[in-house]
Amino acid sequence: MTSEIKRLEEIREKVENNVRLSAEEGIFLDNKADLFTLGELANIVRERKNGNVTYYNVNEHLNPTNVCVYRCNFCAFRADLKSASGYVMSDEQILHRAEEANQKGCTELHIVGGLHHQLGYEWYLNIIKIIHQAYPNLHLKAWTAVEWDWFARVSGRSTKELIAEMKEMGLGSLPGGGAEIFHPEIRQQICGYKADANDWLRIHREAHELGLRSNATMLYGHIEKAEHRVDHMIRLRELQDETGGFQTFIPLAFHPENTRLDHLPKPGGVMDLRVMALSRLMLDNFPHIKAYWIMLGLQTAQIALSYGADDLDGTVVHEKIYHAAGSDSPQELTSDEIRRIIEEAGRNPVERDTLYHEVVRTQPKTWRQGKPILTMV
Ligand code: V47
Ligand code: SF4
Repeated sequence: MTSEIKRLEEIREKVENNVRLSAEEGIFLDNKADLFTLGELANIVRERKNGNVTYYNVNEHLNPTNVCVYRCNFCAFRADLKSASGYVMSDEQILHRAEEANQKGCTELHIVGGLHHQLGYEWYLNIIKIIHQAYPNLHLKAWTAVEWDWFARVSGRSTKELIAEMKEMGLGSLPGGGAEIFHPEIRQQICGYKADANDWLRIHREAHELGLRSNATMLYGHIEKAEHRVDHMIRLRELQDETGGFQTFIPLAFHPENTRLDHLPKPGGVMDLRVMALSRLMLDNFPHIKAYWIMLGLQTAQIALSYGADDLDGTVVHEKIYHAAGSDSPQELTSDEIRRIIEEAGRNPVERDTLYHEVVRTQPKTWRQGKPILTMV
C-alpha cells in the first residue's frame, strides 16, 4: 500500500468513527484525495447529521445601497459615491420590497449592502427598525461582520453595543458574508483594508454571546491554496467549539466577471464539489453546509447534495452580488422548483425558517412555525 492510500484509509476510519480531522489531514484531502472519495466521506457526515433531508427557505434579498467605501478586488457589486451606477434606496422603496417579500410568504429577508461613505450607522439601524415595525414576522438576517465593523468605526461605539441595540429593534441573525479568506497572506491581496479575521471572528462571537445565531462563508477559487482554505475552516471550527452559535457554512465560488480579478478563471464544477465535501469533513461541529444555488448554478448545487451539502438556501429574489459578477443562474426559483430539484437528487425537501424550524404551510402564502428539526452537532 502506498503511503497516500494508507493515509486515506486512516482518514476514512476517522470519518466513519466520527473522529475530528486535523489541519494536516484537511490539506492532504484537499491536495490529494480523488473527488469520489471526498464525496463518499462527506456524504457519511452529511447523512449522519441530517439524514436524507435537504433544507430550503423562502426568502428575498435586499441590498439597500451598493455604494461602498471599500474596493475589494473580487467585488463587482460596489459603486463609487459619485458613480452613475450607485444607488441608495429610500425608506419607501425598502418598505415596498419588504411588503413584496411578506406578500409572497417569505420567512426571511437577507439584508446586506455597501458601506456608504456618508449615510452613517443610524441609516442602517433605521432599515431594521422600519421593516420590523411593519412586518414583525419577517426574520431579518442582516449585515455582515464587515458592515458591523464599519458601523463601529463611524459611530465610535463598540460592535457588541450596536448588535445589542439592533437586536432590540428587530435584528434576527447575522449572515455569513465578509469572511472571504481569513489568512492574512491572501486577505491582504484581495481586501486588505477591511475587517480582518480577528475582527470577523470577534463580531460573530459577540453576536453569539448576545443570543443571535449566524452563518459563515468562504470565498474560494481565486488566489488561495489548500492551506488557506483549511486554515479558514479551522478558525471557524475553533470559534464554533467555543460558542456553538454558527448554523451554516456556505462555500462561495469566486465569479470573476466585472471584477479586478477578471483575468482569473472561474472555478469549475469539480472544484466546487471538492470544496463542498472538504467543508463538510472539516467543519464537524457545523450543523449545516449550504450549496448556494445562485452561486453554484442549479445543476452543481443539486449534485452537491451528495457531496456534503444539506441546504440549498432559498427562493432568493433580487440577488445582485453574483449577477453583477457574471452569474447566469435564474433570479428566482419557486418553492415547487426547489422541491423538484431536491427530490430529483433523491433527498427529502423540508422548508425551514432561518433558525431551522420546519415551516408548515396551510396555503402557499400563510405559514406557521413547526417543531425544531433535530440536527446532530
Ligand atoms: O462576502 C462578493 C461574496 C459575499 C463576489 O449567510 C463574491 O446565508 C464570488 O455572504 N464572486 C456575500 N463571491 C454573500 C454571502 C451569502 C450568500 C448566501 C447566503 C449567505 C448566508 C451569505 O459574496 C461576500 C463575498 O464573499 N462575493 N463578490 C464574487 N465576484
Ligand atoms: Fe464593499 Fe462588500 Fe464589495 Fe467589499 S465585497 S467592495 S465591502 S460591497
